[in-house]
Amino acid sequence: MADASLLQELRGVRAPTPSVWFMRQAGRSLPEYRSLREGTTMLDSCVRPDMAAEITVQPVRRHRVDAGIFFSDIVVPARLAGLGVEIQPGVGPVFDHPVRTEADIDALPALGDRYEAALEPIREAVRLTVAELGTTPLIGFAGAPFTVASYMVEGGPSRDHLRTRALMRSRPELWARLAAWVAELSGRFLRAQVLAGASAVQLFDSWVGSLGEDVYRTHVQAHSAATLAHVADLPVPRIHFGVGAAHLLTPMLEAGATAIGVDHRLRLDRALGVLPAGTPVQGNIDPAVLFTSEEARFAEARSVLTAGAGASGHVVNLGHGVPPTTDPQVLTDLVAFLHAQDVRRA
Ligand code: 1CP
Repeated sequence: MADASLLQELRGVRAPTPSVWFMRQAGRSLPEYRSLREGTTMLDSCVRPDMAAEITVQPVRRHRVDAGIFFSDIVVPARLAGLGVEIQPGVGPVFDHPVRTEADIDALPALGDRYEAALEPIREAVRLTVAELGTTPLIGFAGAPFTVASYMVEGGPSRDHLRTRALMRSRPELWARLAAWVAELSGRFLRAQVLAGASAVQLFDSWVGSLGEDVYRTHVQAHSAATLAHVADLPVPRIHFGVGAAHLLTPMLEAGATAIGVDHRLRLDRALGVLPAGTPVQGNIDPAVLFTSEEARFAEARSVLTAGAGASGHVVNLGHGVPPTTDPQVLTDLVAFLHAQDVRRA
Protein backbone atom coordinates (compact mmCIF):
# COMPACT_ATOMS: atom_id res chain seq x y z
CA MET A 1 0.00 0.00 0.00
CA ALA A 2 2.78 2.43 0.92
CA ASP A 3 4.01 1.73 -2.61
CA ALA A 4 0.86 3.07 -4.24
CA SER A 5 1.92 5.68 -6.82
CA LEU A 6 -0.52 8.22 -5.46
CA LEU A 7 1.08 8.05 -2.01
CA GLN A 8 4.53 8.24 -3.58
CA GLU A 9 3.57 11.39 -5.47
CA LEU A 10 2.32 12.90 -2.21
CA ARG A 11 5.72 12.11 -0.70
CA GLY A 12 7.55 13.76 -3.57
CA VAL A 13 8.48 10.66 -5.58
CA ARG A 14 7.40 10.82 -9.21
CA ALA A 15 5.88 7.95 -11.16
CA PRO A 16 5.69 7.85 -14.98
CA THR A 17 1.90 7.44 -14.96
CA PRO A 18 -0.27 10.16 -13.40
CA SER A 19 -2.29 9.35 -10.29
CA VAL A 20 -5.78 10.82 -10.07
CA TRP A 21 -8.81 11.09 -7.78
CA PHE A 22 -11.67 13.59 -7.76
CA MET A 23 -12.99 15.64 -4.87
CA ARG A 24 -16.65 14.67 -4.41
CA GLN A 25 -16.16 11.61 -6.61
CA ALA A 26 -18.56 9.71 -4.33
CA GLY A 27 -22.11 10.90 -4.31
CA ARG A 28 -24.71 12.49 -6.42
CA SER A 29 -23.22 12.10 -9.89
CA LEU A 30 -23.47 8.29 -9.55
CA PRO A 31 -26.76 6.44 -10.16
CA GLU A 32 -25.60 3.60 -7.87
CA TYR A 33 -25.15 6.17 -5.09
CA ARG A 34 -28.60 7.66 -5.62
CA SER A 35 -30.29 4.28 -5.49
CA LEU A 36 -28.36 3.14 -2.40
CA ARG A 37 -29.14 6.39 -0.57
CA GLU A 38 -32.89 6.25 -1.32
CA GLY A 39 -34.81 6.57 1.95
CA THR A 40 -31.74 7.36 4.08
CA THR A 41 -30.74 10.90 5.02
CA MET A 42 -27.25 12.06 4.11
CA LEU A 43 -26.01 12.14 7.72
CA ASP A 44 -27.60 8.79 8.58
CA SER A 45 -25.83 7.23 5.60
CA CYS A 46 -22.51 8.55 6.97
CA VAL A 47 -22.94 6.69 10.28
CA ARG A 48 -23.99 3.40 8.71
CA PRO A 49 -20.60 1.74 8.22
CA ASP A 50 -21.73 -0.67 5.48
CA MET A 51 -23.33 2.15 3.50
CA ALA A 52 -20.49 4.63 3.93
CA ALA A 53 -17.98 1.95 2.88
CA GLU A 54 -19.96 0.93 -0.19
CA ILE A 55 -20.44 4.57 -1.31
CA THR A 56 -16.71 5.21 -0.86
CA VAL A 57 -15.81 2.26 -3.06
CA GLN A 58 -18.37 2.95 -5.84
CA PRO A 59 -16.36 5.59 -7.73
CA VAL A 60 -13.14 3.55 -7.40
CA ARG A 61 -14.85 0.56 -8.96
CA ARG A 62 -16.48 2.60 -11.70
CA HIS A 63 -13.82 5.15 -12.64
CA ARG A 64 -10.63 3.27 -11.63
CA VAL A 65 -9.38 6.33 -9.75
CA ASP A 66 -6.19 5.85 -7.72
CA ALA A 67 -7.72 6.56 -4.30
CA GLY A 68 -10.99 6.48 -2.45
CA ILE A 69 -12.10 9.55 -0.51
CA PHE A 70 -13.93 8.50 2.62
CA PHE A 71 -17.66 9.11 2.28
CA SER A 72 -18.66 11.45 5.08
CA ASP A 73 -19.07 15.19 5.51
CA ILE A 74 -17.25 17.99 7.28
CA VAL A 75 -20.21 18.33 9.70
CA VAL A 76 -20.44 14.63 10.62
CA PRO A 77 -18.10 15.13 13.61
CA ALA A 78 -20.36 17.91 14.96
CA ARG A 79 -23.35 15.58 14.70
CA LEU A 80 -21.43 12.79 16.46
CA ALA A 81 -20.43 15.22 19.21
CA GLY A 82 -24.11 15.89 19.80
CA LEU A 83 -24.90 19.11 17.92
CA GLY A 84 -28.17 19.43 15.99
CA VAL A 85 -27.18 19.56 12.34
CA GLU A 86 -28.79 18.27 9.17
CA ILE A 87 -27.73 18.26 5.56
CA GLN A 88 -30.65 19.65 3.64
CA PRO A 89 -30.86 18.34 0.07
CA GLY A 90 -29.90 21.02 -2.40
CA VAL A 91 -28.77 23.36 0.40
CA GLY A 92 -26.02 21.82 2.54
CA PRO A 93 -25.34 21.71 6.28
CA VAL A 94 -27.85 23.56 8.48
CA PHE A 95 -27.40 23.88 12.27
CA ASP A 96 -30.45 24.02 14.61
CA HIS A 97 -28.77 26.66 16.78
CA PRO A 98 -26.16 28.97 15.28
CA VAL A 99 -23.14 29.48 17.57
CA ARG A 100 -22.60 33.22 18.02
CA THR A 101 -22.42 34.21 21.68
CA GLU A 102 -20.30 33.35 24.67
CA ALA A 103 -23.20 31.29 26.05
CA ASP A 104 -23.39 29.34 22.78
CA ILE A 105 -19.70 28.54 23.01
CA ASP A 106 -19.95 27.61 26.71
CA ALA A 107 -22.67 25.15 25.72
CA LEU A 108 -20.53 23.25 23.16
CA PRO A 109 -20.17 19.60 24.22
CA ALA A 110 -16.90 18.34 25.71
CA LEU A 111 -14.85 16.25 23.26
CA GLY A 112 -13.70 13.45 25.51
CA ASP A 113 -14.50 9.76 25.84
CA ARG A 114 -18.10 10.13 24.73
CA TYR A 115 -17.03 11.68 21.43
CA GLU A 116 -14.34 9.04 20.93
CA ALA A 117 -16.99 6.34 21.46
CA ALA A 118 -19.34 8.10 19.02
CA LEU A 119 -16.59 7.91 16.36
CA GLU A 120 -16.83 4.10 16.34
CA PRO A 121 -19.09 3.91 13.22
CA ILE A 122 -16.46 6.00 11.41
CA ARG A 123 -13.68 3.61 12.43
CA GLU A 124 -15.80 0.64 11.40
CA ALA A 125 -16.64 2.23 8.03
CA VAL A 126 -12.95 2.94 7.38
CA ARG A 127 -11.98 -0.65 8.27
CA LEU A 128 -14.64 -2.05 5.91
CA THR A 129 -13.59 0.37 3.16
CA VAL A 130 -9.90 -0.37 3.43
CA ALA A 131 -10.58 -4.13 3.30
CA GLU A 132 -12.69 -3.63 0.17
CA LEU A 133 -10.21 -1.27 -1.54
CA GLY A 134 -7.28 -3.68 -1.28
CA THR A 135 -4.17 -1.95 -2.64
CA THR A 136 -5.99 1.29 -3.52
CA PRO A 137 -5.34 3.86 -0.79
CA LEU A 138 -8.10 5.56 1.18
CA ILE A 139 -7.88 9.30 1.81
CA GLY A 140 -9.43 10.41 5.08
CA PHE A 141 -10.58 13.99 5.51
CA ALA A 142 -11.96 16.64 7.80
CA GLY A 143 -13.12 20.22 7.56
CA ALA A 144 -10.74 22.93 8.73
CA PRO A 145 -11.77 25.14 11.64
CA PHE A 146 -12.64 28.21 9.55
CA THR A 147 -14.85 26.37 7.07
CA VAL A 148 -16.65 24.24 9.67
CA ALA A 149 -17.05 27.16 12.08
CA SER A 150 -18.49 29.26 9.26
CA TYR A 151 -21.43 26.82 9.02
CA MET A 152 -21.84 26.87 12.81
CA VAL A 153 -21.78 30.66 13.08
CA GLU A 154 -23.86 31.43 9.99
CA GLY A 155 -26.21 28.51 10.74
CA GLY A 156 -25.84 27.20 7.18
CA PRO A 157 -24.20 27.91 3.83
CA SER A 158 -23.41 31.57 3.17
CA ARG A 159 -21.83 33.52 0.40
CA ASP A 160 -19.24 35.60 2.21
CA HIS A 161 -19.18 34.25 5.80
CA LEU A 162 -19.66 37.79 7.11
CA ARG A 163 -20.77 36.93 10.65
CA THR A 164 -17.84 34.56 11.03
CA ARG A 165 -15.35 37.09 9.73
CA ALA A 166 -16.87 39.80 11.92
CA LEU A 167 -16.68 37.52 15.00
CA MET A 168 -12.96 36.99 14.63
CA ARG A 169 -12.36 40.73 14.48
CA SER A 170 -14.87 41.87 17.11
CA ARG A 171 -14.55 39.03 19.64
CA PRO A 172 -11.20 37.39 18.89
CA GLU A 173 -11.18 35.52 22.22
CA LEU A 174 -14.59 33.97 21.51
CA TRP A 175 -13.57 33.09 17.97
CA ALA A 176 -10.40 31.46 19.29
CA ARG A 177 -12.42 29.27 21.67
CA LEU A 178 -14.77 28.19 18.90
CA ALA A 179 -11.95 27.52 16.42
CA ALA A 180 -10.00 25.55 19.03
CA TRP A 181 -13.10 23.43 19.69
CA VAL A 182 -13.50 22.68 15.98
CA ALA A 183 -9.78 21.88 15.69
CA GLU A 184 -10.19 19.25 18.41
CA LEU A 185 -13.41 17.97 16.78
CA SER A 186 -11.93 17.64 13.29
CA GLY A 187 -8.51 16.54 14.53
CA ARG A 188 -9.91 13.57 16.44
CA PHE A 189 -12.08 12.66 13.44
CA LEU A 190 -8.99 12.66 11.19
CA ARG A 191 -6.97 10.61 13.66
CA ALA A 192 -9.74 8.03 14.00
CA GLN A 193 -9.73 7.55 10.21
CA VAL A 194 -5.96 7.14 10.01
CA LEU A 195 -5.77 4.73 12.95
CA ALA A 196 -8.52 2.67 11.28
CA GLY A 197 -6.56 2.47 8.02
CA ALA A 198 -6.68 5.66 5.92
CA SER A 199 -3.33 6.21 4.11
CA ALA A 200 -3.44 9.98 3.59
CA VAL A 201 -5.58 12.86 4.81
CA GLN A 202 -6.98 16.00 3.27
CA LEU A 203 -7.98 19.02 5.31
CA PHE A 204 -10.70 20.92 3.45
CA ASP A 205 -10.71 24.65 4.14
CA SER A 206 -13.03 25.23 1.23
CA TRP A 207 -14.11 28.77 2.11
CA VAL A 208 -10.80 30.10 3.43
CA GLY A 209 -10.32 32.13 0.24
CA SER A 210 -12.64 34.76 1.72
CA LEU A 211 -9.90 35.70 4.20
CA GLY A 212 -6.93 37.97 3.62
CA GLU A 213 -3.49 36.64 4.46
CA ASP A 214 -3.09 38.75 7.61
CA VAL A 215 -6.43 37.61 9.02
CA TYR A 216 -5.59 34.02 8.12
CA ARG A 217 -2.27 34.18 9.91
CA THR A 218 -3.70 35.97 12.96
CA HIS A 219 -6.95 34.10 13.51
CA VAL A 220 -7.02 30.83 11.56
CA GLN A 221 -3.62 29.30 10.80
CA ALA A 222 -2.88 28.10 14.37
CA HIS A 223 -6.24 26.33 14.54
CA SER A 224 -5.72 24.54 11.22
CA ALA A 225 -2.26 23.62 12.49
CA ALA A 226 -3.80 22.22 15.69
CA THR A 227 -6.14 20.08 13.56
CA LEU A 228 -3.31 18.65 11.45
CA ALA A 229 -1.18 18.11 14.57
CA HIS A 230 -3.61 15.33 15.55
CA VAL A 231 -2.12 13.16 12.78
CA ALA A 232 1.39 14.60 12.53
CA ASP A 233 2.93 11.64 14.40
CA LEU A 234 1.37 9.17 11.94
CA PRO A 235 3.10 8.26 8.66
CA VAL A 236 0.51 9.75 6.31
CA PRO A 237 0.74 12.65 3.83
CA ARG A 238 -1.35 15.68 4.81
CA ILE A 239 -3.00 17.59 1.93
CA HIS A 240 -4.43 21.06 2.61
CA PHE A 241 -6.97 22.47 0.15
CA GLY A 242 -8.91 25.72 -0.17
CA VAL A 243 -10.96 27.33 -2.94
CA GLY A 244 -9.74 30.71 -4.23
CA ALA A 245 -6.80 30.44 -1.86
CA ALA A 246 -3.94 31.35 -4.24
CA HIS A 247 -2.82 34.03 -1.77
CA LEU A 248 -2.75 31.54 1.13
CA LEU A 249 -0.80 28.58 -0.26
CA THR A 250 2.33 29.20 1.79
CA PRO A 251 0.58 29.90 5.11
CA MET A 252 -1.60 26.83 4.50
CA LEU A 253 1.51 24.71 3.96
CA GLU A 254 3.04 26.22 7.09
CA ALA A 255 0.00 25.05 9.04
CA GLY A 256 1.57 21.60 8.96
CA ALA A 257 0.52 20.23 5.59
CA THR A 258 2.89 18.14 3.49
CA ALA A 259 1.11 18.79 0.15
CA ILE A 260 -1.09 21.56 -1.21
CA GLY A 261 -4.31 21.22 -3.18
CA VAL A 262 -4.72 23.99 -5.74
CA ASP A 263 -8.03 25.06 -7.28
CA HIS A 264 -8.52 25.66 -11.01
CA ARG A 265 -8.03 29.43 -10.81
CA LEU A 266 -4.26 29.19 -10.40
CA ARG A 267 -1.89 27.38 -12.77
CA LEU A 268 0.12 24.70 -11.01
CA ASP A 269 3.43 26.11 -12.27
CA ARG A 270 2.53 29.46 -10.70
CA ALA A 271 1.62 27.71 -7.43
CA LEU A 272 4.99 25.93 -7.55
CA GLY A 273 6.62 29.33 -8.05
CA VAL A 274 5.40 30.55 -4.65
CA LEU A 275 5.59 27.32 -2.63
CA PRO A 276 8.89 26.13 -1.15
CA ALA A 277 10.82 23.88 -3.54
CA GLY A 278 9.87 20.24 -3.22
CA THR A 279 6.24 20.78 -2.19
CA PRO A 280 3.97 18.14 -3.76
CA VAL A 281 0.80 19.58 -5.30
CA GLN A 282 -2.66 18.32 -6.16
CA GLY A 283 -5.06 19.60 -8.80
CA ASN A 284 -6.46 21.24 -10.79
CA ILE A 285 -8.61 20.46 -13.84
CA ASP A 286 -11.40 23.01 -14.18
CA PRO A 287 -14.69 21.19 -13.38
CA ALA A 288 -16.29 23.23 -16.18
CA VAL A 289 -14.51 21.09 -18.81
CA LEU A 290 -16.61 18.14 -17.66
CA PHE A 291 -19.44 19.90 -19.54
CA THR A 292 -17.55 20.55 -22.78
CA SER A 293 -16.11 18.27 -25.46
CA GLU A 294 -13.76 15.36 -24.99
CA GLU A 295 -11.20 17.27 -27.00
CA ALA A 296 -11.39 20.24 -24.60
CA ARG A 297 -11.20 17.93 -21.57
CA PHE A 298 -8.15 16.09 -22.78
CA ALA A 299 -6.46 19.36 -23.75
CA GLU A 300 -7.10 20.72 -20.23
CA ALA A 301 -5.82 17.47 -18.68
CA ARG A 302 -2.63 17.66 -20.77
CA SER A 303 -2.10 21.27 -19.81
CA VAL A 304 -2.51 20.45 -16.10
CA LEU A 305 0.07 17.64 -16.46
CA THR A 306 2.48 20.03 -18.16
CA ALA A 307 2.00 22.72 -15.52
CA GLY A 308 2.60 20.12 -12.78
CA ALA A 309 5.55 18.46 -14.49
CA GLY A 310 8.09 20.48 -12.50
CA ALA A 311 6.64 19.45 -9.12
CA SER A 312 8.38 16.97 -6.84
CA GLY A 313 5.05 15.16 -6.76
CA HIS A 314 1.70 15.75 -8.45
CA VAL A 315 -1.67 14.11 -7.88
CA VAL A 316 -4.21 15.03 -10.52
CA ASN A 317 -7.61 16.20 -9.29
CA LEU A 318 -10.27 18.71 -10.24
CA GLY A 319 -9.93 22.30 -9.07
CA HIS A 320 -13.00 21.70 -6.86
CA GLY A 321 -15.62 18.98 -6.43
CA VAL A 322 -17.42 16.94 -9.09
CA PRO A 323 -20.67 18.79 -9.88
CA PRO A 324 -23.73 16.58 -9.21
CA THR A 325 -24.89 16.88 -12.85
CA THR A 326 -21.65 15.41 -14.25
CA ASP A 327 -22.02 12.50 -16.68
CA PRO A 328 -20.11 9.71 -14.87
CA GLN A 329 -18.78 8.32 -18.17
CA VAL A 330 -16.92 11.59 -18.70
CA LEU A 331 -14.99 10.98 -15.47
CA THR A 332 -14.28 7.34 -16.33
CA ASP A 333 -12.91 8.39 -19.74
CA LEU A 334 -10.83 11.17 -18.21
CA VAL A 335 -9.20 8.72 -15.78
CA ALA A 336 -8.42 6.32 -18.64
CA PHE A 337 -6.94 9.17 -20.65
CA LEU A 338 -4.75 10.29 -17.74
CA HIS A 339 -3.56 6.74 -17.08
CA ALA A 340 -2.44 6.50 -20.70
CA GLN A 341 -0.18 9.57 -20.40
CA ASP A 342 3.53 9.51 -19.64
CA VAL A 343 4.38 12.51 -17.46
CA ARG A 344 8.04 12.30 -18.47
CA ARG A 345 6.91 13.66 -21.83
CA ALA A 346 4.45 16.23 -20.38
O1 1CP B 1 -16.54 11.96 -2.78
C1 1CP B 1 -16.65 12.73 -1.82
O2 1CP B 1 -15.87 13.70 -1.71
C2 1CP B 1 -17.75 12.51 -0.85
C3 1CP B 1 -17.47 12.84 0.58
C4 1CP B 1 -17.72 14.30 0.95
C5 1CP B 1 -16.77 15.26 1.25
C6 1CP B 1 -15.26 15.10 1.15
C7 1CP B 1 -18.99 14.91 1.13
C8 1CP B 1 -20.29 14.26 0.92
N1 1CP B 1 -18.81 16.16 1.63
C9 1CP B 1 -17.45 16.41 1.69
C10 1CP B 1 -16.78 17.60 2.18
C11 1CP B 1 -17.53 18.87 2.29
N2 1CP B 1 -18.79 19.10 2.76
C12 1CP B 1 -16.96 20.12 1.99
C13 1CP B 1 -15.53 20.30 1.54
C14 1CP B 1 -15.41 19.92 0.09
C15 1CP B 1 -15.91 20.94 -0.89
O3 1CP B 1 -15.51 22.10 -0.80
O4 1CP B 1 -16.68 20.53 -1.76
C16 1CP B 1 -17.92 21.10 2.23
C17 1CP B 1 -17.77 22.60 2.03
C18 1CP B 1 -19.08 20.46 2.71
C19 1CP B 1 -20.34 21.07 3.12
C20 1CP B 1 -21.45 20.57 2.30
N3 1CP B 1 -22.03 19.34 2.49
C21 1CP B 1 -22.04 21.17 1.17
C22 1CP B 1 -21.68 22.53 0.58
C23 1CP B 1 -22.72 23.54 0.94
C24 1CP B 1 -22.30 24.98 0.62
O5 1CP B 1 -21.93 25.71 1.54
O6 1CP B 1 -22.34 25.33 -0.58
C25 1CP B 1 -23.01 20.27 0.69
C26 1CP B 1 -23.93 20.46 -0.47
C27 1CP B 1 -22.98 19.13 1.54
C28 1CP B 1 -23.79 17.88 1.39
C29 1CP B 1 -23.06 16.72 0.89
N4 1CP B 1 -21.84 16.26 1.37
C30 1CP B 1 -21.48 15.11 0.70
C31 1CP B 1 -22.54 14.83 -0.25
C32 1CP B 1 -22.58 13.65 -1.17
C33 1CP B 1 -23.49 15.84 -0.12
C34 1CP B 1 -24.82 15.95 -0.85
C35 1CP B 1 -25.84 15.28 -0.02
C36 1CP B 1 -27.12 15.07 -0.73
O7 1CP B 1 -27.82 16.07 -0.96
O8 1CP B 1 -27.39 13.89 -1.05
